[in-house]
Amino acid sequence: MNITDYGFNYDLIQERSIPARIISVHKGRFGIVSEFGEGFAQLKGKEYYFSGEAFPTVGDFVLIDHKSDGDSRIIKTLERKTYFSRRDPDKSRGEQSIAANFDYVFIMQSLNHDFNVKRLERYLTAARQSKAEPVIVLTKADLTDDYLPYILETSRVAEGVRTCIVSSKTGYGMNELLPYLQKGKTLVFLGSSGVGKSSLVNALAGEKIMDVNGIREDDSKGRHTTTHRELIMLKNGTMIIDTPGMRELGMWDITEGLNDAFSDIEAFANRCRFRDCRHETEPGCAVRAAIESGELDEIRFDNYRKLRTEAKYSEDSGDYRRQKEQRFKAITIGERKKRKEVY
Ligand SMILES: Nc1nc2c(ncn2[C@@H]2O[C@H](COP(=O)(O)OP(=O)(O)OP(=O)(O)O)[C@@H](O)[C@H]2O)c(=O)[nH]1
Ligand SMILES: [Mg+2]
Repeated sequence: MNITDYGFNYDLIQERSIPARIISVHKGRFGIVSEFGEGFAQLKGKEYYFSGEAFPTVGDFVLIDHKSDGDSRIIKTLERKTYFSRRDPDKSRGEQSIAANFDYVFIMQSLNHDFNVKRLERYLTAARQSKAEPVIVLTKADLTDDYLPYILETSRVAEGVRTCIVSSKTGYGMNELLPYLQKGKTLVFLGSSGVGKSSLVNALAGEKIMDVNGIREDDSKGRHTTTHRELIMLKNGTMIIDTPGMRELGMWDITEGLNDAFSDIEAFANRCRFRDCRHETEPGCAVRAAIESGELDEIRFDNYRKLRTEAKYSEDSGDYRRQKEQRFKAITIGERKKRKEVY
C-alpha cells in the first residue's frame, strides 16, 4: 500500500510519524489507510484537545504514530487543499466538517421531485467556496422522458459548470463521468437523501460497495441509508467520498463563493452610482436597470439577496463562535477533559 496512491503529496514529514488518510469517521475513532494498510486510529489528546489541531474529517491527510497492536494515534492534521463544511443542524455545535482534499464536488439531484434549482444554487455556492471544481450530476435519468427543462433551469444558475445526466439503473450517461475518474483524484458526492449517491458509487465500482435502500423508491423523506461518510477507492485508483444525504445545507462563511456564483450580479453592482447601493430605489442603480432591460433575471437576483442575508447571518455566528473560543481558552483543564469525553 503506497500512500501516494491516495493522493498524498506533501514534502514535510515529521520524524517517526507515518502519513495516513482518513477514510471514515466514527464516534471517537477514525478509519485510516497508511503504508500498513487499513486500520483504526484515535486522536492524540495533547495535540487535539490542548494544542488546537483541527479535528480530522474524511479525506484528511494526517500523521500517525503507528501501532500494530491496537488503534494508532493521530498526531497532526495536514494542511487541507480543499475543504467543505456546513453549519451543524444543531446550531449550538457550530461547524460540521464534511470532507477534505477532494478534486471534484459532484452536486447531485434526481430528475424527479428532488430537483430544486434554489438548492442547486446553494450547493454550488458552497462547492465553489471549497476551492474544488463543481460538477452537476442529475440522476435517475430513466425516470423522465424530457431532460430539456431541467437542463435549461440548471444552465440558468450554473453557467460554466458541466452538467451530466446519468442513470445508475440503466448505465445511461456514465461515459460523461469518465473525465473525472482518474487515478489519484478524489470526488465528493453531495445531495439530499435518496438522490442515488450510493447507487452511483456502486454503478461506478461495478459492485455493491455501499448499501442502497431498495424499497424506498422516490420517497426522499426521513430515512437515510448512508449514515456516515466514507472514502472508497475504485479499482482504477479514483477515490469517492460518499456522504449521508443532507436535507439542508447550512451556510458557513460563504461570501467568497457567493461572489463567484453570482459574478454577473456583482459585475452590474460595480456599475452602480453609489458604492453602498442596496439596489432598491437608489438613483443610478445598474442592477435595477439590468432587471428592467431583461439582462438580469429578477428571480435570480432575489435568490442572491436571500443567500447574502443568510451568509451575513453565518458570519455573525462566526463572530459569536470566535468569542466563544476565546472564553474556552480561559476555562480549566478539568472542563477541557469534559469536552474530550463529550466528543
Ligand atoms: N429509477 C432509478 N432509481 C434509482 C437510481 N439510482 C438510485 N435509485 C434508487 O433511489 C433510491 C435511493 O438510492 P441511494 O443510492 O440509497 O440514495 P443516497 O443518495 O445514497 O441516499 P442516502 O444514503 O440516504 O443519502 C434507491 O431506491 C435506489 O434504488 C436510478 O438511476 N434510477
Ligand atoms: Mg447513500
